[in-house]
Amino acid sequence: MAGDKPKEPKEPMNAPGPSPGKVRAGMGDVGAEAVEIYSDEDHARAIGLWSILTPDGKADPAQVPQVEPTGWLAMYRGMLLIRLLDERLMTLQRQGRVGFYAEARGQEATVIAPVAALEAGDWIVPSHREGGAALYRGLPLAAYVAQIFGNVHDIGKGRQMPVHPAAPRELRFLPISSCVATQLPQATGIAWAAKIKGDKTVVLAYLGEGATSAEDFHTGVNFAAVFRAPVVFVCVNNQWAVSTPAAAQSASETFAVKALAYGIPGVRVDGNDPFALYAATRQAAERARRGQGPTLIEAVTYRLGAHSSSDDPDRYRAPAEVETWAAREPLIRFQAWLKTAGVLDDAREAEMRADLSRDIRDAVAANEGQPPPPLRSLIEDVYLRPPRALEEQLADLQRVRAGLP
Ligand SMILES: Cc1ncc(C[n+]2csc(CCOP(=O)(O)OP(=O)(O)O)c2C)c(N)n1
Ligand SMILES: [Mg+2]
Repeated sequence: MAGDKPKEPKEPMNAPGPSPGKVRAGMGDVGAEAVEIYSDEDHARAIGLWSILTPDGKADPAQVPQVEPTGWLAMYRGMLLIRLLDERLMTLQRQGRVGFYAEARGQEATVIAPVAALEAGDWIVPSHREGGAALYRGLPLAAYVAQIFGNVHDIGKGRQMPVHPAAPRELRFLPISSCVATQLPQATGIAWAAKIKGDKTVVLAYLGEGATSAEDFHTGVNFAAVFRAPVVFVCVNNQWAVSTPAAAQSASETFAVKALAYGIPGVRVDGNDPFALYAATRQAAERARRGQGPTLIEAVTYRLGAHSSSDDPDRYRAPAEVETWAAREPLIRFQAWLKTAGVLDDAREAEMRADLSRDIRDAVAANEGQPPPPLRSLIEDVYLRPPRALEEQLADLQRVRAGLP
């Protein structure tokens, strides 16, 4: 993949597709002599690395997005909550109290900053590490933890593997699904429907860099591009797809550059920089809201933890690589800036940590040992009246559970 030379886009992504004067590839252009699909600037945006906040927490004030101090604090809190939850839940998994867990450690900025840049009515279509975005939107922590235990309080009725939360409909957060890339055509469908209805809704669709190799990536992005559906695709390039490194995932220069072939802007951003991510998402969302179609943002970050609690990354990657990226992680640099800017101090930070840790302890205590959802829920919510075969299978299961012959 391209080197990480910081390169800021020369101009915002405000062009409605390829610049005027360029010949667009397409049915009507077949046979055109000179086909220029994108400009050097478009290409530079897609292979550079846009960053505002340096790894040691410094930023040019002129480039910092205009956000109230309370907004920055809410974002920091959202990122810290993910970090503390991951630590606690991984411990519970190792203790055998939770069946499975998957961390977002090191990627917290990619989960929170794009969501913070949306309007409340915009949809979030997550990949599989963005549960923290639902919490940021207002999913109660107890509901999130109930899903991990798959107990009677789980909104999803224990139907999904742990860390695949759903949220109440009004939060506009699609339930997490593990099937790689399947969320992308769904995101495009939601956005296209909004466009047809004349809603000003934007859809934020997450994917991992590994998902760019799946058919649904092409289907979702191509359809959104052709129909100018209001989607912001955020490709979280955390360098690994289980044990497959990003360099073995694609022969493209970068993941963002793939956007240009679809005729949409691609922008490559430092994914551990909440400011650049916020600014890039905001620009892309505004563009989409103006009817100018989708954008593909590549957020360059690193999965500091294992793929999941079932994975041992020491078998396929060097500890030195992890250490290099740990020094660039998003929480330390954001915290450094917040303290220099006078938005946060040591006492407030300690209080925030203590509050969040207590909330996590309470949420676990309220959910551990709770009964599973009723057996009957196995056959509910699909048919108005479950067919007789399902009723019979349920009755069999109930007999077995009761130890009856
Ligand atoms: C269609 C499909 N194929 C394979 C898997 C197994 N699987 C789960 S996550 C994953 C890797 C995804 O990598 P990436 O898209 O980079 O996301 P990351 O895990 O790094 O967040 C794979 C292969 C799956 N869940 N679905
Ligand atoms: Mg990945």
